[in-house]
Amino acid sequence: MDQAKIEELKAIAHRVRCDIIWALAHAGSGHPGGSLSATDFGVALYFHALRHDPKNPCWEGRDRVIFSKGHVSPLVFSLLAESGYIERQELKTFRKLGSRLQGHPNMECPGIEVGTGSLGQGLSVAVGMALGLRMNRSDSRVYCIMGDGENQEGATWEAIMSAGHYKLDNLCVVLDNNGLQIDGWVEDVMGLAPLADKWRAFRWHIIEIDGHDMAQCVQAFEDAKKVKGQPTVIIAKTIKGKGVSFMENEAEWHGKAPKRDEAIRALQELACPLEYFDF
Ligand SMILES: Cc1ncc(C[n+]2csc(CCOP(=O)(O)OP(=O)(O)O)c2C)c(N)n1
Repeated sequence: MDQAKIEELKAIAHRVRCDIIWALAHAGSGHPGGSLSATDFGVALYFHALRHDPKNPCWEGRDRVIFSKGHVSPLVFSLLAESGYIERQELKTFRKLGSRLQGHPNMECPGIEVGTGSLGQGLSVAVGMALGLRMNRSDSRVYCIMGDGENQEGATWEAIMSAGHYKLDNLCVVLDNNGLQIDGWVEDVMGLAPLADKWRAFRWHIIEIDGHDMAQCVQAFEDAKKVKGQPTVIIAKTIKGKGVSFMENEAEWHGKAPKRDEAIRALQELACPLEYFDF
């Protein structure tokens, strides 16, 4: 892929990070840490890999995306706004009473395939969708975005096992390997190492990348499309809170919105345009 396209994707990721902080500042609650860690590969997915039509969200030939880590709705809605599913101004209604943009994604919002938020369930739904699409001889793909903490859920491993068994090569998981969960390091709470070996043992194709390197993110999606007879997991090494210095690698920023002065600091650090400071 040419460098100009990579630079364009990086610029989109920058806008999406600004939108995440902006939406959180208006809402006064929400999850910044895991939204910012998943931003770069999220942008590579929506603006390079994904086959979709934001003006026709239910187009039958679309690829499906399931954010199993549904708490990162600030990222999901920012991606949907940047793609054109919803108006960007609607992000100001995030988590407000009556808004389509709730703390976890729900199907009232165009572009959301399934409501998520209860961790460890998204992959089971993704496996069912991938099986169904294959039975219908569709060439659509299913993408499932998971947090590494979700690998501590038993149902996740049943889904991993069945996807390997059924050779679902139309299924691609992106694992946001930021190493942190709600109250500390994943390795301290319930260790997962060796993570790649575990997925490999369940018959998955493994791709390991730096999840903040846009060229690697794009290439990983391209490589995953070529894999035959196996599902693919892209293990993306990331930093929770990436882009905002005081949020990076801090578990306390998992599910806490910045106060007004903190939001201003974050937006300044991100060099967001002045229009973002209207809260
Ligand atoms: C079944 C279930 N248990 C607990 C929670 C509360 N919860 C929300 S996010 C989170 C931690 C998730 O960690 P991880 O999957 O690593 O997400 P990330 O760090 O990428 O945001 C927890 C425990 C939940 N949403 N669902």
